[in-house]
Amino acid sequence: MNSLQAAINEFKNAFSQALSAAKDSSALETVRINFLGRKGKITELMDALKTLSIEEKRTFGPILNELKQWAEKSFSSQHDAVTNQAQNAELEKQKNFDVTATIGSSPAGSLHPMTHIKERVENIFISMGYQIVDGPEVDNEYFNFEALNIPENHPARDMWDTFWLDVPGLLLRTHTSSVQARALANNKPPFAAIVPGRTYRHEATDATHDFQFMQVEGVVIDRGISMSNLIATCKAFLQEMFGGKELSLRIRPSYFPFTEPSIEIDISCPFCTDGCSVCKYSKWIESGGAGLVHPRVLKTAGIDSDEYSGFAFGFGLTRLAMLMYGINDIRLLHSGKIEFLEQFS
Ligand code: FA5
Repeated sequence: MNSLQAAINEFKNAFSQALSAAKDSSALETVRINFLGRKGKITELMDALKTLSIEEKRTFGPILNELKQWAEKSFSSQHDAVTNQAQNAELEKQKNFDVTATIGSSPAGSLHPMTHIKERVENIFISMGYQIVDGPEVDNEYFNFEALNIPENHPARDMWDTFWLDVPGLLLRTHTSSVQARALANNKPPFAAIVPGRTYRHEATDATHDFQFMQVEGVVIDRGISMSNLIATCKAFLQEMFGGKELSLRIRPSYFPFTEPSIEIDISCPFCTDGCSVCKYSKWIESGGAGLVHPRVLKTAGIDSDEYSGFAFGFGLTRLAMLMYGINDIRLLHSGKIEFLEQFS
């Protein structure tokens, strides 16, 4: 009997100490399990009651019931106190929370201006029924020159300053016409294709010349293709590039070994009527070369030049991008300067 009384006293002390030390919900839960849980200390005391005589049960029954009620009440008030404290701390934190504060925007990437231009060109030609063709930037002498009627030692090779690779016969393509030659060899007429892509020239650079730039090649092969088809197509393309503006074309005779006749196409300056710095006060802007595909080029590709004819053109896309965006130095386009590229986001 005395030992049960001692156990009750010990429970009171231990429980009070553990409860006042419990300052958060997880510590409180540990106290609840240890003292008030199904396998806790209070259950042990209740079980001890069963071993007592009836007389003793009469004495200790109410004492233990009271003890249990006291413990549960104390636990509940400590639980309320701890919960309130946590809520107050949270409210205190939120007092300083500024709902009007804004987060500085994180820098977002954007497409390169040449990617914008390339997509625009592709969309225009897709709407005209052309297929988009790709080809290797490291190409061989055959497709870059020979298949285009420029045999070895022909002086016309000097028109394109070439980056030759250490591997004999391999080079960085000097124009997208190398892919025109591939398209001619790989397609059965009639067909219409464009090749937007990078080209390379072993040239000194200045504000309008780079050693690497983009061109778009176009080639159409069918029966009865003439210069008027070529000129109408180029006019439709260039006008669409400059936002549907009515432009005039100026055709100048030229020379390319793979076209006959060959022409250079100038467009009336889309930015002025009387001359400006963009057109260097000439009112005309050079856009690219073109012509009817030379019968020898068709024959080399296995196309019957008596039955089929075709036109081809090659525009300097990087130069067109400079005009459209008002870029005054071509070298900025692959400078990787963030402040330059940010303008195009
Ligand atoms: C050619 O490359 C021919 N392959 C074009 C062609 C295709 C003619 C099909 C006939 C039929 P050219 O070397 O002129 O031609 O270059 C075409 C355009 O590329 C030029 O008008 C110019 O806009 C651009 N270009 C040439 N060299 C450079 C350079 N170093 N930097 C930037 N753009 C250039």
